[in-house]
Amino acid sequence: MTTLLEELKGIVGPRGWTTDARALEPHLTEWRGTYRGRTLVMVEPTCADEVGRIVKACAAAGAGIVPQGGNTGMCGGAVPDSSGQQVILSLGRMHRVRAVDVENFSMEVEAGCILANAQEAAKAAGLHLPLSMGAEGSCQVGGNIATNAGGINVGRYGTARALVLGLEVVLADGTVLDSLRSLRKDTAGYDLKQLFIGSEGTLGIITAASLRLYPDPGELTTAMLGIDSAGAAVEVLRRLKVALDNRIEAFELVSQRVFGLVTQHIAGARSPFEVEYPWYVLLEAASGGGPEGLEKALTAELDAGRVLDAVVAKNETEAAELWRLRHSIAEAERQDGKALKHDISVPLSRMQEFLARGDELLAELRPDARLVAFGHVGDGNLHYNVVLPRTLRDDEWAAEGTRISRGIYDLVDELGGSFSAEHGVGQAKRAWLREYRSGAELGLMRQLKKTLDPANILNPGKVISVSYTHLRAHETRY
Ligand code: FAD
Ligand code: 2HG
Ligand code: ZN
Repeated sequence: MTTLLEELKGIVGPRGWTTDARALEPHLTEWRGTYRGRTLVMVEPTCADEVGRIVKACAAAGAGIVPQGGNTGMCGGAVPDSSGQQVILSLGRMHRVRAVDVENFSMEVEAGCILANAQEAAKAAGLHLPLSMGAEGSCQVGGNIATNAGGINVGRYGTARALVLGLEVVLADGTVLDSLRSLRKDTAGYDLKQLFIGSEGTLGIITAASLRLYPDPGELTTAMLGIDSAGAAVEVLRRLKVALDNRIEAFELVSQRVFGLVTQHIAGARSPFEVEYPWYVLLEAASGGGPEGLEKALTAELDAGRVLDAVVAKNETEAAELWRLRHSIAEAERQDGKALKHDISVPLSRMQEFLARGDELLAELRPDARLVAFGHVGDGNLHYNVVLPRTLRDDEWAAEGTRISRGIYDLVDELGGSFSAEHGVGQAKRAWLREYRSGAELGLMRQLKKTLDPANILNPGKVISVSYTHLRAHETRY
């Protein structure tokens, strides 16, 4: 009888699989080193048909499949479990930009296309793919869609979901679902693609996408502001949006402590200011006729004392240097030590309250903890990370982490927010999903999972726990 391994090798051919320990190493560990697993084999198909055959073979053998894009995710979703029986399905060889439709403002790409390459292809056609984040040089469009990624331009263009016009997805029985339409209006039945966006590989494997593009925003002005409080940033954003007729492309908040981490750990990173400010905003505005609009609006904010200092980039090189400071935060934080990650969102109108009450809460829960707060304040999403003293043992760290996270998430919940704004749930936040989603929501999620993945082979153990009573004991993977 052919084993699963032999069958998979036959489907993808000699260049499409590996069991080599060295080649597998970067695929077995989450990039921060928090999660690590083992695998039977990593397969790298080249088309949806091969993905379908792989899924069929795994379904017949009862083997779990872990779809993997750039493995830049924050919640351990792309890493297999420790059984050594799960199959990693890497989308890396399905990386083509199939077409850019200039008249339709859309493009069709394969799931393994690196986000930066998709952006470049849109730009080369005179258009703009606005999804953008620090990991864009390695994350893939399929991974972005599977996590419903956010990034720096959400305030103006929405999350990955808002950019998806159509999808090609391989289902749990190996069927290739072709919903690759590129329409802005389509009310023919249920909008099936929405099920797979943000499902983190647990409902289907995305193999291609049709994406919404925008006109090139033209010249962008980048500025960094020194401000006194995060609350002031929310007010400045509100005023700039009005003054600039909503032409704010990005509005990122960074605390001095975070800035300090970047200048300490990232080679060549320097502050553009001579003095330190408690908080900074990095903003990008579409000029729409010239940079004067932004400069005038910033002068008004400086005069009113809401902005303490401002540096406007004079050219693209200076703008890139400012963005490098922002995009290096995750790496600087990793180098600094293990942080307790909180990727939260609250309605913008509650942001000031969250920050004020969050400070008080942290001082009460753990006065010796360090807050590493930054993020996409323009869309109500903060990375409210907490660094605990290095002296804690691992078990103490875990217990304290749970206690502090619960306090923060309770506050977020009270303010109508979410404990997972843009990174998803993966394996890191499954327990929190159970606590902060209602019984009705969880019930429907479980029903969907069972319907779309009746044998529990699609990224088992991620996002939501489902009991599969019909499976025999040795097949139950939760
Ligand atoms: P992976 O990490 O490989 O996978 C993520 C999840 O999606 C896993 O559950 C995996 O199984 C599933 N998956 C991957 N591909 C597919 C597919 N084709 N079909 C079905 N399921 C699939 N995230 C943000 O939202 N905003 C940010 O600003 C941001 N900044 C970041 C900055 C840095 C420096 C880093 C390292 C990460 C950042 N992230 C950010 C997190 C991460 O980049 C995103 O979550 C990204 O969307 C993940 O893409 P990926 O290709 O690396 O997916
Ligand atoms: C970012 O905005 C990413 O830089 C990473 O979403 C956030 O490291 C983090 O906590
Ligand atoms: Zn982020």
